[in-house]
Amino acid sequence: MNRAFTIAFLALLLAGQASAQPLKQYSLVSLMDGVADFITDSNTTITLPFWGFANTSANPTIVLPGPTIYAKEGDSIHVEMINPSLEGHTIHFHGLDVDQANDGVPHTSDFVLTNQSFTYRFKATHAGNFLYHCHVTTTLHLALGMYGMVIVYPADSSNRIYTNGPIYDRQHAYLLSDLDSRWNADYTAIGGFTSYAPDLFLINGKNRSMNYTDTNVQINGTIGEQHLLRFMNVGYRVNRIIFPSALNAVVHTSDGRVLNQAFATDTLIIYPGERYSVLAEILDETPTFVSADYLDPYRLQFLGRDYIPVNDSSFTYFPPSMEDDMTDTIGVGMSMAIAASEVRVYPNPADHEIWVATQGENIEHIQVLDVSGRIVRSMRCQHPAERLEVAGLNEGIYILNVAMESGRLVSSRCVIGR
Ligand SMILES: [Cu+2]
Repeated sequence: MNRAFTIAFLALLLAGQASAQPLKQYSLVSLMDGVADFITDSNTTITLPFWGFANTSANPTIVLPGPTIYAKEGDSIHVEMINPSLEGHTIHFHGLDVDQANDGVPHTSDFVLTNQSFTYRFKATHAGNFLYHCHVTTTLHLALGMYGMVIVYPADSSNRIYTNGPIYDRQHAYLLSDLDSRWNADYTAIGGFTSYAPDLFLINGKNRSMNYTDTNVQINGTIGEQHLLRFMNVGYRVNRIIFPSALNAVVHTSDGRVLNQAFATDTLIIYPGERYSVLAEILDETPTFVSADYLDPYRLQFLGRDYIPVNDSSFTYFPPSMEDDMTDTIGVGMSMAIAASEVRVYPNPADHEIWVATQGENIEHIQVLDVSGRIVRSMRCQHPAERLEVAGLNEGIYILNVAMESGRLVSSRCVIGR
């Protein structure tokens, strides 16, 4: 074989391989000089510095969140990270099956130091929702804005949540995060991570009216339309999503994997790092909204709320009522101290059964969720007091969501175990 022929033959072979295993290539720049506007509780605009990522270009523009990375199941993904900034950074791909060298955890997979670059290589093995973030002094670099989404579609490019899964008409991705304005204003002045007290609650890096007219955020559709809502929590607080009765919300995937059994719910609890795909069918075109709450991770105390408008292009922010503050957070042991006027849950701790009783109003629905937000018991009711069988559940802390006939939702915690 002559030399030219050998080279041509090898080139053909390589081309064949490339088409067999499609490659998605991205190039990101890590930067520490971002500036963005946010809306405060007093309804004024505040401009804050942030750190993050930009698409590589002659004049890279840092964005919050970082550019979304898209791929199809089976694709190889190469993400080059160029770091012209003053500190070392990495990219950790949260939920994706990467090997050690591409894991982006600095002490096990190395830093990308100033003026260096590195190309992360991995395969998208499952359709679903994933995250990426810098993993250097994570509580600082991530909190200041170094994160983004990875969305993997089925291999056949269909409008399905996953291969052979349910079909959607439209899709929306919601990256939920939180930000402590004092940290972003001056990161050199902050104390330890225990001082982190977020006061800005973000959807796709923005809050309140900055989002309400964004057609990527708004859910607009006609009766019967199926909207895929991808919820991802990259913040340090717990999210509680409350769906209006105009949407029939069914959860299909969790953390990039298909659930054994999809379930319908009006409330979804999302802990940091978790991602869910929810298929929401529009049942009613009357303007309404989805509530996105931000809760303290230790006591699930209510911290703040933002909204996703549903068929409402003129939606305006309104502050949550005291009621929203009060009905969610009941610590272990002091169980119904706050919500005692509404429902009682006893015994608590419980071992084989729990009773839920109101002061007379009929209960419509009770759900028991484990700490990861998964529904482990669900029952329809029609009395002011209902008994729930909990034998067989592992010992631990559970959240009870009690929907009243009036439509009000009351939540409580309950300990199962002796
Ligand atoms: Cu970093």
